[in-house]
Amino acid sequence: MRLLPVLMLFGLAAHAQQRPNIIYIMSDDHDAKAISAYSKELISTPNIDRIAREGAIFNNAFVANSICGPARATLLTGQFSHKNGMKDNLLRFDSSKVTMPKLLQAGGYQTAIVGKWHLKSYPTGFDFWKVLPGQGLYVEPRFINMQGDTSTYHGYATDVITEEGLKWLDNRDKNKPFLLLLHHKAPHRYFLPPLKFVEAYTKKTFPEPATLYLSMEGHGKAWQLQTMSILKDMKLSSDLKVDPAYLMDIPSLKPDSAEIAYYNAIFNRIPKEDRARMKEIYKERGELIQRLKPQGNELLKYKYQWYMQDYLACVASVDENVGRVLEYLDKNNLAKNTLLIYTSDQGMYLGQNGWFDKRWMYDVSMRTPLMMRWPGHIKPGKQINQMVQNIDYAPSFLNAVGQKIPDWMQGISLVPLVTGKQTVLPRKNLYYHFYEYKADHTVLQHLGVRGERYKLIYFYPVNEWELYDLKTDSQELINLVNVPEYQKILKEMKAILMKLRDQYDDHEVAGELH
Ligand code: SGN
Ligand code: CA
Repeated sequence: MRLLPVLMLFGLAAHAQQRPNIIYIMSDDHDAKAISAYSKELISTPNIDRIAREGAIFNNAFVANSICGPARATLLTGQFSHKNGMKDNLLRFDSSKVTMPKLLQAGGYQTAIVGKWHLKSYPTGFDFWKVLPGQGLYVEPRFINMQGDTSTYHGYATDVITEEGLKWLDNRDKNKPFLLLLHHKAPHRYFLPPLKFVEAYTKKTFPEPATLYLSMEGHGKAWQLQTMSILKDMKLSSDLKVDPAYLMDIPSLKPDSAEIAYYNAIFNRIPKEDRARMKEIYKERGELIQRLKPQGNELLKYKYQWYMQDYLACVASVDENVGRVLEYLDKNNLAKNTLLIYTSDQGMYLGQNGWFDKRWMYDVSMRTPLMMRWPGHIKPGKQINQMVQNIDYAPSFLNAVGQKIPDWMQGISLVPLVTGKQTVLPRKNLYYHFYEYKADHTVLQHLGVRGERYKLIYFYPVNEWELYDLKTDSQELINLVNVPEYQKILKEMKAILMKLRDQYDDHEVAGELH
């Protein structure tokens, strides 16, 4: 009589032990082009690559709304923005909602999140959390603790987030499986790397994208309105660390007082010894500007290089910290039973069309890097070309640990795909909807559908349509919407778009779309 409950308990404990742990590492604005497992053009990221080599790499992973808060709410809920309510960064996530971490917690998981949160309300569904206020700071970062108080940590954000995550792993209840979300701030704007990578990356020169100097002429209203040009909108001092002192006597480049204050605030957080050396290195940029007074495309040429140097140096630090997590898993015998994911909250323009930032449904920003390692379940080196979307993560995690996927989640589990039980997903087209207007970078609201071959985008505030053939025009520069031969495809894509909109229950742009 008495043995039975003991045996049951033992059985349950053994089962609990076997259920996989999940570590989900997500950086902010890390484009796939800046990961060597995807492209060798810009940077070598040996640690991130190791996840792909020992697991699966997704070559066609996309988001549903290419911006931070909404991507995070989608991770938590497995829903599109119109369902989870987080349509843009200005809103607040409703923390009373049922989420994937809450479901895992109810299923016996220990759950934690460390790093960028960006959903305004306090995290719920986590046994442990330590999050950056808003966008967070790169140096001497502040964290909001579970008591609601805020404390400053010594060091560089990417290192601190990793250390705090590993500390939690050390202190966790070792009898339970866990979910750890490790969310980096880097390499988000203002792209501030730690000194050791500034040293290395400011010496490098990077290839220019073919469309760096593209003219906006002949493109639609949305292109005319956007303010994401490296030349015009990226700031020399606060983004590219040019000391304002070098710009004061060049009227066209002179920073305003807000930018000077921002520049000073960034540098004043850097500990003194490092600050002097950083300023010394960045001095070269100021001296060059003073000497050459570059304008137009010549200025763009330099700004692009400096953007890449700083952005990629931030990425190098992310890669180093991914290495620390991998090493921790090896040393603590956790590698085998842990599903490890690396991704970003969305893609990022790295000079294509002369742009930075994201938001658009074009592939550059709709795409996101995604790789998963799960020894014994995912074959090393697996390449996945099926289109997947960030609505799929929550259902995948629930599925991986053997829990039921609630029917209100809108994504599909990727587990059968990564484990090789399935080769084709039961979904042929991806739905997309971007809302944040008017805001930074002034990208108009749009929705659309991405198929394997064609993409249809509708900028509804100006009633403009764009249709692209991704096979012949992967850079999405030739709008086919008025080309007679494509009218049949246009009609088909419009029908698919309306069908998906209704299926996913999005009412923002209702009725027949013409
Ligand atoms: C900040 C940035 C923008 C960026 C948004 C959203 N400006 O406002 O360039 O698009 O964040 O980014 S900054 O001058 O404050 O750096 S997101 O990744 O959080 O959605
Ligand atoms: Ca982001």
